Amino acid sequence: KQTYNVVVLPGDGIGPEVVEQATRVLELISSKSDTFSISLKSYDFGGCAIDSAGKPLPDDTLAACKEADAILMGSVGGPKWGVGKVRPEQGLLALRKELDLYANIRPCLFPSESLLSHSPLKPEVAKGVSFIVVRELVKGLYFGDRQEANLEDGSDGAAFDTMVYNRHDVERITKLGAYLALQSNPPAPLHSIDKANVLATSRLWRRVVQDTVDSQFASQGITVDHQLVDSASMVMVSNPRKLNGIILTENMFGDILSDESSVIPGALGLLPSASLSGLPDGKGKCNGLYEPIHGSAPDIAGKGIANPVGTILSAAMLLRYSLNQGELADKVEAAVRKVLDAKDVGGHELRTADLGGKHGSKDVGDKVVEVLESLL
Ligand code: NAD
Ligand code: IPM
Ligand code: K
Ligand code: MN
Repeated sequence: KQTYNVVVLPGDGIGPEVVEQATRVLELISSKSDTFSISLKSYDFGGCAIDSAGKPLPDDTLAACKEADAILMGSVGGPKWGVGKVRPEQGLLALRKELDLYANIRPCLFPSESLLSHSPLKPEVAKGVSFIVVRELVKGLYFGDRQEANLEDGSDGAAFDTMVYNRHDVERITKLGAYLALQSNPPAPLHSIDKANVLATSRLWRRVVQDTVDSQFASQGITVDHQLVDSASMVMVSNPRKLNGIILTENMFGDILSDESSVIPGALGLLPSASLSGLPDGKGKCNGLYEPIHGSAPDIAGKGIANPVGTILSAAMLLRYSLNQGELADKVEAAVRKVLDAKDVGGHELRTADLGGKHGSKDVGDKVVEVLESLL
């Protein structure tokens, strides 16, 4: 029987609360499988690692992540660690860089049609939205040369961040986007989003995306259009179906657009992500880190009311992309959909407060586990 080693990084704030519900799902799958088992081991990461080890990404955590078959993460950061010199978020950026997790996949689709009435968008606007944000994750403004301002020495306090992309960076993320586009039949369209009317990096981005599609994917029926990020962000909430398919974009734009996309299904806590170091085609080693797109939510941490769905759906992505268990991933997603549609004995929806429900993280986790068990 094969054993998959999954490193678990609960992190800070609501991180541990949502991760606990997702690990229950993986434990159930492990206990029911005849062919493999999943071994889960937790490590300190983020603010809690600053407290215990003095740095957000301790050496043993990094070593375990490098060895692992996959990583399941919650979220890092919080007011306790502020924006000082050593910050939890630096650990996350370092981990992404160390493992070269260049492709951040953030699907935005309705996990359940019953959520339509909860979306702040009109149902006829939100209905049928289905796109995947593919965000470049190890370059751009996050990783270029930077200078902090010195506001104490009487100078003008200049600060800068720099955005650098090269051909290779854009080519590999385009290939990954095309790989995902080819998972549907006919292939999903690519929408490349940039700011080519201002930025040199965006003009490079636009050319390399187009060249890569023309030379390697047009013959397989893949099309690409190019949009400016300001107007695309408006389209995302006014006519989001226009973006159905694969949204290909650089690091910072992808960060912002993916949080914006959570408005469509109606809650940030619903959306999962995968960060990969290569194509998840089962050929060759591909590192994968799976986490909900949201942060540590300090405003609700410790109350047991965080929505665990984004993290449970991240565990489904882990099964699909790192453990090559697509059918089990489908079952987890089906279980989540059923739970979002379900009502409790009193006739209330079985949802957390962000979706207008009265239930806690554990109630939702309990129900997902129960429904999944019946599907296995
Ligand atoms: P956030 O995503 O933590 O929270 C934004 C809002 O969404 C809050 O009102 C929060 O209560 C709500 N929310 C988020 N997840 C939820 C869930 N699962 N259930 C219910 N409500 C949920 O963003 P923020 O407040 O801007 O950031 C807080 C901290 O998290 C910061 O330190 C930030 O750097 C960090 N952060 C970490 C990650 C990550 O670990 N990948 C991602 C984003 C933010
Ligand atoms: C995310 C977060 C991170 C990012 C922060 C915490 C560094 O917002 O995962 O979306 O900007 O990538
Ligand atoms: K997260
Ligand atoms: Mn973000």
